[in-house]
Amino acid sequence: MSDTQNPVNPSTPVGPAKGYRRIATEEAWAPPELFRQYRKLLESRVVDDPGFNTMWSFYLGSPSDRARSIIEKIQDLGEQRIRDMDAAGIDVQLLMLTSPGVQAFDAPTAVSLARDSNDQLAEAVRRHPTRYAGMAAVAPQDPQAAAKELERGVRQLGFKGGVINDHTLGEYLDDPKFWPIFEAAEALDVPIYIHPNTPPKSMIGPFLESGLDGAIYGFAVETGLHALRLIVKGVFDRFPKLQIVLGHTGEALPFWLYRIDYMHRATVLSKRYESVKPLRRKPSEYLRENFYVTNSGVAWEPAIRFCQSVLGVDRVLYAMDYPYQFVADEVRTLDAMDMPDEDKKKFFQLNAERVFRL
Ligand code: 1DF
Ligand code: MN
Repeated sequence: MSDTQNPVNPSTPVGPAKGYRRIATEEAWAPPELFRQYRKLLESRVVDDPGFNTMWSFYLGSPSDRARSIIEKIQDLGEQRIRDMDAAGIDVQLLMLTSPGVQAFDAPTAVSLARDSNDQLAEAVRRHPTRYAGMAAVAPQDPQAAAKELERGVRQLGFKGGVINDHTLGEYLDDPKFWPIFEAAEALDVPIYIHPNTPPKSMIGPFLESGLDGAIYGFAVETGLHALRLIVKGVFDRFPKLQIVLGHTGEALPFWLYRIDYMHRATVLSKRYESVKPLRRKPSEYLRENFYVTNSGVAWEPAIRFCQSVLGVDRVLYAMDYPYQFVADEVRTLDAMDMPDEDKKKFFQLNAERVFRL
């Protein structure tokens, strides 16, 4: 018996959906060169990032079926991926460089790897224009170059936005030095997908010792924190049109909104922190108007419907999280959600077409 979780059984493929196309919006890929560079980092031990080390020494070093199958699938941008999409009933994958992308490297390495990866992804999208779409990888280590690469990706390569894998060597995008990236996204009118990463060294300790640093929980805590930092630091007062996409049912932020609003107001009024300034609006208003969320990895009707009820049915999108979570039965489960047909069509298809201009 294989230890690969819930592999798709090709003998029971998921057929086409009734009345909508299924567009999966947080799907990972990686070129062999990225993994060569990850291996170099692991061997040289120059990165002081326990999250990176534990994640990638597992995926690149473990003989387990899960690691080997993911490493094989994630590098394919051709027939194998399309066969898997067909077996699971996925019409389109929106592809992004896997986490942490180029964000583990020094700036020159990161800038050049982002370019090369984007060129390769664009080539794959050209070969399969009805099945693939892409997001531009950027290197926040060099914010000006990242802004330029986002522009090149969108204008010349046809990408639908940018992906940033959470913190960059422990730094968060609310730091104004990164704002050229937001300026470019706003000017190009494209979203930035903030995809999770493991918590940085400064916060990973208690997660790591309990095995909770990765996709099970640490990703969500860390990425939810990142998104909330953008809100409370006033990024959306500076960039009111900026649109951020979060995975994993909004990294749980929708669930927290009432308390965040209440406590944010109390904190501002009490002047408890020098760094906490009044905002033009309530935190919940930014989450409702500057964010989209996908259900990547959360094939669970209560959580999806809760997001729809908090953010509106126009702001919740389908994602699978291939190849990390590749389960045909999840697609069947989501098809069967108790939800008006037009809302289901928004979830699987129309919202993605609008947000990513597919
Ligand atoms: C995992 C999950 C790894 C996701 C990922 O990137 C990732 C995992 C390294 O299960 O280890 O993107 N995910 O988004 O849930
Ligand atoms: Mn993912």
